[in-house]
Amino acid sequence: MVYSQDPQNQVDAVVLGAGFSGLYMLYRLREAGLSTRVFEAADGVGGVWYWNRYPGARCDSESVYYNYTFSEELFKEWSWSSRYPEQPEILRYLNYVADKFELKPDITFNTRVMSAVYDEASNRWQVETDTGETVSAKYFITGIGCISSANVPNIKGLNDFEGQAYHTGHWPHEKVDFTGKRVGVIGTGSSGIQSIPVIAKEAAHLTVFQRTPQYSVPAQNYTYTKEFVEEVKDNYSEIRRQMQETVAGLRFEFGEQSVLDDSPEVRRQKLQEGWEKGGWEILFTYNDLLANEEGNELVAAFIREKIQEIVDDPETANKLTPDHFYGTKRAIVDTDYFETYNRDNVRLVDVKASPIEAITPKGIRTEDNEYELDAIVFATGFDGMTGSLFKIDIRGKNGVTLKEKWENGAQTRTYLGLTTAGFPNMFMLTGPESPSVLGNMPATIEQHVEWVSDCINHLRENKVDIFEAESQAEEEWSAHCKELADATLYTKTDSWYTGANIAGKARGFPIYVGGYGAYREICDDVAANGYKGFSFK
Ligand code: NA7
Repeated sequence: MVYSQDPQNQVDAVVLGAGFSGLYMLYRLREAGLSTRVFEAADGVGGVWYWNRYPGARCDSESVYYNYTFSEELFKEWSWSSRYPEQPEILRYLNYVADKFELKPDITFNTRVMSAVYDEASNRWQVETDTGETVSAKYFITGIGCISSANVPNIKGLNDFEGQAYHTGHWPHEKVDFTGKRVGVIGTGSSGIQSIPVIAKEAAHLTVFQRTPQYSVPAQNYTYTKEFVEEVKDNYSEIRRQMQETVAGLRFEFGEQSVLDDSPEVRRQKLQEGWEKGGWEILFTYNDLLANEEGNELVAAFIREKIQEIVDDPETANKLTPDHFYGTKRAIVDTDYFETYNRDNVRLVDVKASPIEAITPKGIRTEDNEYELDAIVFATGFDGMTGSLFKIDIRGKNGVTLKEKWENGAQTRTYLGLTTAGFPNMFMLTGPESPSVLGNMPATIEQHVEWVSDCINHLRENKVDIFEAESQAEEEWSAHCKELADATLYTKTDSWYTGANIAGKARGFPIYVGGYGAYREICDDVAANGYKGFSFK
């Protein structure tokens, strides 16, 4: 490799991604006086909110918490329209933030970073892009999201289809018109469940190809009143505090009781209230839902009953009824999902019973049938947690790649989910083994960005050149994460959390399940104790 000698291409920090993480990271680094380049593959800011433009795309954290809180002024300037706004509004918010803080000039759009190589002799990261640019940086920071590497399953005949094919995570910018069309949706995760009701209203006919049925609870979305929005703004300090301290970076904690503590009548009443409030209320009603098999089954049975009540056709209702532990696949909130199967133009195909054999020029062929389609929507998710990191050739000391070190995901090893030994001066925002997707992302992102920028300030003040996680600290952290996860029901279910959605991917659970508030305290404690577990040179 020819290292960059061009002073313009010598910066203090390179940041990957211009979503929630990258934007705030840039803001903080600039405030601290570091020269920073941000690279973004898209032609605009937004990250997942730039790419996921499929019909019905919404956040599933309530909007007044689904935003930055670092700037009181920003928090008070922006008003959300509803509890769960649609993607265009969230993207508008992120553009507003980028414009308000004049971040865009430091972002290089339409540019994908292909490799980042640590050079021991110079103690710098050499970052190469797909446009042929090489930039040298002291700090290398990834803000590439946990679920941004789209998974298109390798189905026979994928390129033979004569109609239109879309992936929810790479949706076109212009409106896709399904009017009069026969549409097939493969996948019933959050993206499928959000888009299916909207597509069904427009298309002539919709066929849903479902591999695993899902629990989903009504979002019970509503438009915010002006009074509510004002009240939220008046409570800025309290909301920021709550978001920093709670288990998921939202306003609520888990309930104080075990599922088993309540009588059947009281439990039913609480779950019914949760159902009516919508969103994640049910998930947070008890303190052991995700660890207690018997308790989980009681809650799961309540939701199964609801599915049976809502869906008119008993055979379809049975196919839609899940049997895994509730909440161990990402808990989904929907608008009219199960109701959609009562429409005359919607049918459900169980592809576990009759697997997809091939995509044909005319549609989809399963083991026992062929379905003619004009359009196919792949709502087939992402190679989560490690997928986006492994797409980049990231090499640390001795030329070892991140993929090699983590044994292609079989042995993810990090310290705090922020750093990994052998990769000095590199930070991963919402990296594997941090709370990330189990928390409210903007909150988990703010915490990481603030920790990283404080750390970099500390290194600069103390004239530290090389900052690296110690192997011992890393081993202990990874073992701790695994131990916590193994004590829950999460690891007993196939999901994108465990990597089971990707054929051939090593199974693990690279997420810290000890709670976001507790995690923040651990990170703060590490910093307050002279960044214990890190080596300095
Ligand atoms: P998810 O939640 O990973 O859902 C993907 C869906 O696609 C899920 O139902 C999968 O079934 C299904 N799938 C994946 N591959 C196939 C194949 N080969 N054949 C049939 N069906 C398949 O992704 P989403 O985009 O919906 O949501 C991701 C996250 O974004 C979400 O959790 C929120 O955090 C936001 P499976 O369950 O694996 O059997």
